[in-house]
Amino acid sequence: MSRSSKLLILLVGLVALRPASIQHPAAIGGNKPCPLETRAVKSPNQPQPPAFNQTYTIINAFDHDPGAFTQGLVFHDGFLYEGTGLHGESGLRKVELETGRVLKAISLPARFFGEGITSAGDKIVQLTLNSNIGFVYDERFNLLKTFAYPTEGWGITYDGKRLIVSDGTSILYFWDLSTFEEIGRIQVFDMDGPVHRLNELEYIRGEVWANVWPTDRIARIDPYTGQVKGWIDLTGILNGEDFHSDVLNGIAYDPEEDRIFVTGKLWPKLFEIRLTALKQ
Ligand SMILES: [Ca+2]
Repeated sequence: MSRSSKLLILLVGLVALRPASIQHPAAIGGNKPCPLETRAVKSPNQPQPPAFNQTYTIINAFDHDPGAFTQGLVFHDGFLYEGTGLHGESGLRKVELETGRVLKAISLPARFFGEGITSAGDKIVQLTLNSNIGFVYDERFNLLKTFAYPTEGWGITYDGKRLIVSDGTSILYFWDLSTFEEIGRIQVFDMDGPVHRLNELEYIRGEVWANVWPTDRIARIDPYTGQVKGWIDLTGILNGEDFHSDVLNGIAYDPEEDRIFVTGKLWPKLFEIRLTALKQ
């Protein structure tokens, strides 16, 4: 064999042994393509800049039904829409922001434990905890359809194109709005690694905000990478006076007036907040 033939064989062998193309480490969607992998990305294994920390100032405090086990919250066309949980007490309601008055409500059958809700165009989507069934309503709460999904259902929001869903893990799932099929996923992480128990979600100014159950903290997540860019600490916002209340669990955003609302399960109040830097 000539020297050039040996060289050719060696080159062919090296090409055959080359590693598979490197996949987006935060996109762990198996065979599912992540639609966001064209952007420069970071992964949990790379050095991360520290997330910034923020706290809050209360701009307004509104009444909130202390009997509402809030599982999903969204602001749409001037009104709050709220999904509630617990078996036999789950439902969907339209709420007047300024008074907390429930303007319209429907109940779910007792076998369903209601979870996150979001508005998407003129529709409202509601998840259930472990029934693997979601509901789609029009704005008058007429049930348009149901759909199936394979994971638990915790939080859901909408970025204008896709539904974004949490299931209590560190994964955010991207769903097609018309088919409810998964079209991508990312793992959420900060400097300490994956951030688990992502719960109620809201898409705000290009970020996904997520309550981390059962804490008073909200993660501000880059939806392209899964990286937590900042943490919001809402400790003490309910003033610790209502012993019947449960954890923080509700984020809504009014894009028209750039207002942020938060509440929690069985909280007597719903707050409009502004973020401020956390004093160290
Ligand atoms: Ca929300």
